[in-house]
Amino acid sequence: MMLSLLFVLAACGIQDTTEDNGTVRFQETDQVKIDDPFWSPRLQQWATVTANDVLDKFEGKVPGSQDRNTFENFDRVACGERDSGWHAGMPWFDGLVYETLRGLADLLVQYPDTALENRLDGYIERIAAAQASEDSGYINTYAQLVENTHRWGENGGLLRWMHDVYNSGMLVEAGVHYYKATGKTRLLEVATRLANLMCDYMGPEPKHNIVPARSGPEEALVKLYRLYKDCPELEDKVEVPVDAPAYLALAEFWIENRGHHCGLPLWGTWGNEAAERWIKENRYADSKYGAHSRPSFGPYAQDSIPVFRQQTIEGHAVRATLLMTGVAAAAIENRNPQYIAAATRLWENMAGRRMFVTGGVGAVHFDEKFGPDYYLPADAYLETCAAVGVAFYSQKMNELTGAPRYMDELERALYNNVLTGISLDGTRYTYQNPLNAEHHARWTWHGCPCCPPMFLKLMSAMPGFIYARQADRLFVNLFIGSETTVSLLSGKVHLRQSTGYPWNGNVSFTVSPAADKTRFTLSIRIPGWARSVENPFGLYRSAVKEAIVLKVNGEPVPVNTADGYADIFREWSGGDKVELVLPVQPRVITASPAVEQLDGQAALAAGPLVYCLESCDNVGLDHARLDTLAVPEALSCPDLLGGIRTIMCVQGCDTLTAIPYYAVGNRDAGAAYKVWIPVK
Ligand code: FUB
Ligand code: ZN
Repeated sequence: MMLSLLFVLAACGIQDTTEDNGTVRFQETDQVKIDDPFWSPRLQQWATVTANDVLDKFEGKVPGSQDRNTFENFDRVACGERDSGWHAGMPWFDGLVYETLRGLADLLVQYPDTALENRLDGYIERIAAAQASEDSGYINTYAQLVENTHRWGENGGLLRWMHDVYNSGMLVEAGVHYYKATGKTRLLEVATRLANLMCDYMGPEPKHNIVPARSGPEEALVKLYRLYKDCPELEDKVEVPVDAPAYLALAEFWIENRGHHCGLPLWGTWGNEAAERWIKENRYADSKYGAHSRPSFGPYAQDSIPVFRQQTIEGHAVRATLLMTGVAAAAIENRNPQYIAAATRLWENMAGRRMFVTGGVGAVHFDEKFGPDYYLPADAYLETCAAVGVAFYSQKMNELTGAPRYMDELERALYNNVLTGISLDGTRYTYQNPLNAEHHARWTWHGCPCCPPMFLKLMSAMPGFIYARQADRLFVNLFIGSETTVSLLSGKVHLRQSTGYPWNGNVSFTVSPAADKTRFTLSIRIPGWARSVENPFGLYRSAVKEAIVLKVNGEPVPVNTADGYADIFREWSGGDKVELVLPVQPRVITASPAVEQLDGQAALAAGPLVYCLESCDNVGLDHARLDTLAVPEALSCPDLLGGIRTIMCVQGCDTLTAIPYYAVGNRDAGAAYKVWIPVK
């Protein structure tokens, strides 16, 4: 049976109040109930159709997905099989399974489903059985079945390939989320046992110098720390020792030891093959490199220089954004100025010089990596997982600093590069998301199906990103119909939000404090695009003519958006109404002149949605030109692509029809499309 998180929190004694240190605290996913015309049908579809689709495909049940059942990996390990050479999928498939469990756990919070929960419990038993086959608690099915002597990438193992630490981190994260969603400790116990093993084994001398080659575990260990810190009684409910400070310390070790290695191998100059051979031959273990050395994973895995010295966000875009999510998450706990400076600096580099208008990152196909500053070609790579990383990183930066610009960019990634990652029927996915392409490559499954789990993780976490609190300030970050009860210093406040966003800009709130005449500030994010600040660093530009309207109980209030939040400080009474109108009329976006590839091109957008021209609607797309002086008009099309608003640009006898970028590739798989359109 599903337990509500409030029950879980109450049972373990967490005080659901704002902390005294002024930290921004987001509502937990189960403290927010979504009821929204745009998001509810989607979330419901993902919680049912997509959830089972992804699990079925990992099991290889769907023709054309996989030949082998991923879960058999756990069964074989449970039976004691080692080094047989049989393994289903890539070395990181354990991690993908755990990420899926995490995402589906969070969806269960919104949409309880006994059948799905039973299905997940069944997998958890198989994972627990695999772990029980070893006293140490070690579990990494690829290593155990294929490279058993190379655990953690040691003894000639290649951690960049093996993903042991990534897999383990994702198990930790899944354990935390599954406990929070269901109140069940089975997976948390497995996760804690594995975290204990890593804490005992990895760290400063005399422990082993092992850091994740694929980020994600950093934030996971912070989450585990936070859970046990918030809920110390939980220690008695799991049958393993708990050492919460050690989990944070391990995350910090991983972050601070990145970029500290024996200086070799030089991936860039030697090439992968030579570099891998050097590691496999165990050359880094030579005593001349000291007793606590390790090979470098290279700039690909953010491991050429230490994190605190990094000036720009580099390397594999998923790894980079998730590493920085972990740095920001750790900074929320340790308030270390070096962590805060690095997280801020790299986010600013990303958002100001390396982010695409859809919120995507990772311009370069080779190594799936960030390109140089202002290198933003329309045919760029842009993995779905990387945009998920942008969203997680941005949310953590808002939690760290309280600044709304981070939520602006989270929203951009959420509605565009991430949402396009799934088909309208919920069973086809994308990996690459270029802005202009000859056809949209949606697939039913992939040899590296990392994006569906990451998609599920973000979308299922999204209810928890809408509202936050800080002392007597209640933040509204996203415009999604929902209700929640927030605990401010001055007392509890119930807030109900209704909206037709993103199709229209009308948002209304009913504010009901537990006690009449409660004084607090309601801080509503006014998106950058609504203030003609398309990008906080001028990377993209647009102008909105219509005004933002804000009223309290029918009386207009000035919209002071100095920091991007409209603050309404007053004495609130039950049933007070706030109405906001955001200018979602279509607008034209251009890029900074520093972006050479986008010279002479423009994009269309309305509200948070970036649009594109698809060849099914635009004959002669190759020759389409946008007249930026023509006024683009929105047209409601309830029967098109699940119900959308198109943007029509009537330009003399020539009309362009644009659809939201997220909906591209749902009609004709061969259709070409363009976000960036040459201007007349
Ligand atoms: O590292 C494992 C997966 O391979 C990542 O999640 C993807 O981005 C791909 O690089
Ligand atoms: Zn991916």
